[in-house]
Amino acid sequence: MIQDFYQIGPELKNQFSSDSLLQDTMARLLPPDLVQEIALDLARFGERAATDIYQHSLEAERQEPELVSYDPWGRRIDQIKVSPSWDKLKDISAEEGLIAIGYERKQKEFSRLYQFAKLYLFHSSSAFFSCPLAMTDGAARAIELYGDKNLKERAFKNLTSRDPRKFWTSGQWMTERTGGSDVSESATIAKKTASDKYHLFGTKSFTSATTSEMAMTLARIEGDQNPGSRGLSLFYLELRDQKANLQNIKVNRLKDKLGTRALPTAELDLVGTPAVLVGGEGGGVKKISSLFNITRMYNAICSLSATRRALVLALDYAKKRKAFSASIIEHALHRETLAECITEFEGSFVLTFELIRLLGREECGLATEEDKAILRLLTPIAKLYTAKVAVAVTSEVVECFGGAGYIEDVGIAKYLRDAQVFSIWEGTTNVLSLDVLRAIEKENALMPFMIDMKKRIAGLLSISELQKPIASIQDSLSKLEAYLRTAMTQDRDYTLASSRAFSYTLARIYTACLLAEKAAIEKKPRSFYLLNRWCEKGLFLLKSLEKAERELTKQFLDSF
Ligand code: UCC
Repeated sequence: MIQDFYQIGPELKNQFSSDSLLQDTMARLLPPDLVQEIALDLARFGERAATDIYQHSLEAERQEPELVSYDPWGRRIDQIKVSPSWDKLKDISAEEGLIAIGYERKQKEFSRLYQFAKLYLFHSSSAFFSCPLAMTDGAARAIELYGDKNLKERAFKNLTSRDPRKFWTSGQWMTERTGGSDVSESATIAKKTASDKYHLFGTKSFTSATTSEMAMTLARIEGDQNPGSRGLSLFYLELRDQKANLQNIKVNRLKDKLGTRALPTAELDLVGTPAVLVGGEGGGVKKISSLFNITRMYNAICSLSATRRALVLALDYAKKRKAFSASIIEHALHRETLAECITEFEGSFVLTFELIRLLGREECGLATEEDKAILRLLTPIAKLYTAKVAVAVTSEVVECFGGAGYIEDVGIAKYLRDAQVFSIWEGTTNVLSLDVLRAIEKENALMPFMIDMKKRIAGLLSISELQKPIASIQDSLSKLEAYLRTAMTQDRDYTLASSRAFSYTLARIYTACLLAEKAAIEKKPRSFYLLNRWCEKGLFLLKSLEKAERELTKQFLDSF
């Protein structure tokens, strides 16, 4: 009989109806009439994410993009061929309003929650079409804030269109050969012609979704004497002319990446590409941050989507797979492993949806100055935390499938390969940890953040089930305040070296406060359990990195 055994593979269900966390979150954060209004759409879309959209993503992954440099007669054409399914995913994105919902603002300050719920359903069935969407959304926001009438009439309308024939996606070209983190070294030059137009010259070494119609990029206006990133300006360009020929852009090659393989990522030369200056000269990094703060939020929501997809498959498998005389879900150690992953996932989920709630309020003019500061600080925190959770959980899930997880055609390994990008693009964990410091130092974001945490847990001690976790949160807050006092007496490197653990600590304590608040409202044993698990894993992760300690670290590295 044993020879006849074939394992049954995991199956996808309706991605909304089978997701009680998403349903509960919508019910918790949106008014009831609105929940009723959008629930049907989310359930319909959740079904598509498990059926036709999912099939398109598999097809797009089967037929990877290809660069055709020359036509049969030797003319340089630099065409990037993509699967018809990749194009179909673009049409679906327009029809489903995946960008439009956020800008039509029909649901007012709740529009972003609705839109991001759809993006969350979409990402794991999109072969990373979510990436061009992220940049499209970010570009729409940058144009909304800094664009002139022409850009608003042309680009913005196309980026936010629901009509597939009009819908545009956008690239975000920041990375040059000198690197993706320190953009101050950008060497692209913008030459101004007599008619006040610009032409760009330089090399952009990582341009994702290069099949997009437009891109936002940075360049130094010829003659600008401001050093580093202060001399960079923000530009808008359209990739192709009316005949669909690239406008003085040479595609050198497509990148051979570890994951995200359906997504065309190119290295290109700009050889006089016409471009429009956005928002005036200089301050390009500040202006483009309105774009990458949005893509960082996409990164968080897509990390969550990928984490959940991997976990659902692992749970499904654990119920079907038998080993040592029982389904593996019956084994206490396996249950413990999965529960740890789910705890990390659900905490990150609550953190990220709070971020999106704040974004919606800010864009509708309802955010207080304190809300804005918290939004600014939570953006890098949620991005860095969720990305690491996605990498850790997808790795664990590959292991949950044993040898099968390591085999490509089972379809699990790709989740790990794909997840690895979340902690790299849009700012690595360390770059984002430094951005947490930037938000605190430049936007005074820490004080409102601390006050907000205390407000959220105030009065919760009276609920008996919350006494232990609230005590743990209060203890961590006191340690955090002590750390901040010490940091003020230390040199700059003390703060810098601690910034990753500091960011993690903020993520863990803030999330604990959100989970406590949620548990107090829901009063469900499961919510108390989740909060306890989250707190027991530890909230305060900082250690002393005084000068002597850092000197030992240096010697340790030098002796390796
Ligand atoms: O492009 C890429 C691939 C695209 C793929 C998209 C995927 C989307 C995925 C979605 C899921 C599927 S990857 C390229 C990614 N590169 C980055 O994200 C850049 C990473 N590096 C940084 O973030 C650095 O920290 C820099 C570039 C921001 C450092 O620049 P500077 O100029 O050296 O830093 P400064 O001087 O501190 O900042 C300049 C100004 C300051 O404002 P002012 O001028 O008023 O003093 C800062 O406060 O910019 C402001 N600023 C910000 N403002 C800097 N960062 C921010 C921010 N995050 N928010 C608001």
